[in-house]
Amino acid sequence: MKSRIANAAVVAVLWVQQVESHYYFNHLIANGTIFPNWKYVRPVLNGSGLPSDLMLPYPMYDPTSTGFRCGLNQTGSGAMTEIATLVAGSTVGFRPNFWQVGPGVAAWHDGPLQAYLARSPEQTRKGLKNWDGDGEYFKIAKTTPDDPRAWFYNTYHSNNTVNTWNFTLPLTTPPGLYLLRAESIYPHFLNSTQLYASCAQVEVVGPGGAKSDPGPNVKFPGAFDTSHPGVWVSEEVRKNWTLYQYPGPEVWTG
Ligand SMILES: [Cu+2]
Repeated sequence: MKSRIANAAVVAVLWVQQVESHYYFNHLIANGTIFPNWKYVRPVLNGSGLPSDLMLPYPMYDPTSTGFRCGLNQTGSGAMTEIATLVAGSTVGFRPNFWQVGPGVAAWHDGPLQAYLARSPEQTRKGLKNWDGDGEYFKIAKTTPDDPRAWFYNTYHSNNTVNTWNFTLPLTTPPGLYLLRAESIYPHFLNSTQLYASCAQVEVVGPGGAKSDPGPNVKFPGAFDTSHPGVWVSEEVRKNWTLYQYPGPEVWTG
């Protein structure tokens, strides 16, 4: 009986934290189709080494940590993860596990979302699955704030629910096998900025033919640290998000 009460208390605490915050991007989206959790995204593991949706997602705070590559407690490779075929030029995206649902909320924290591609050094399906993701990443998308006062100002002041994030996969992306990395930043003062990252395994098909090679390229970890003005942000920026400076390179559009 005693342990049952203790378990109930633990569940209550977990539930409260879940509602308050934190998430991972466990669903890949292609042309509006939301795929099952962890089908194409490298999963978060529980203590038994199995993918878990019940495990509490925790934020990261240090962009120089290895976890910032593909997520805290995520697998370092993708043996148990499938590879999605994505068409260059089409709309793709991510949906997080929900920490809030309903009108007037966004399913993730207020701040920028950015997407990166990293080409697998070994261009075979096995090579991608075995790869730890330590390579060259180029940025293909970033979100902008709705309003100087908040990134999701329009959502907060409407009956809209925002729970999917969509962006265009550049048409001339060189075909091949990649990690598609989702990044979410919840900018705050000093060491309270929350960071999230998840990686999907994808094969890009399309015409290729970009005028320039994808880039600039950066590494994760390594692309930036907490000294970047877009990680620990100033009060001035928090009052006017149009002044926000994005960490990482410029977006490569093909
Ligand atoms: Cu959070």
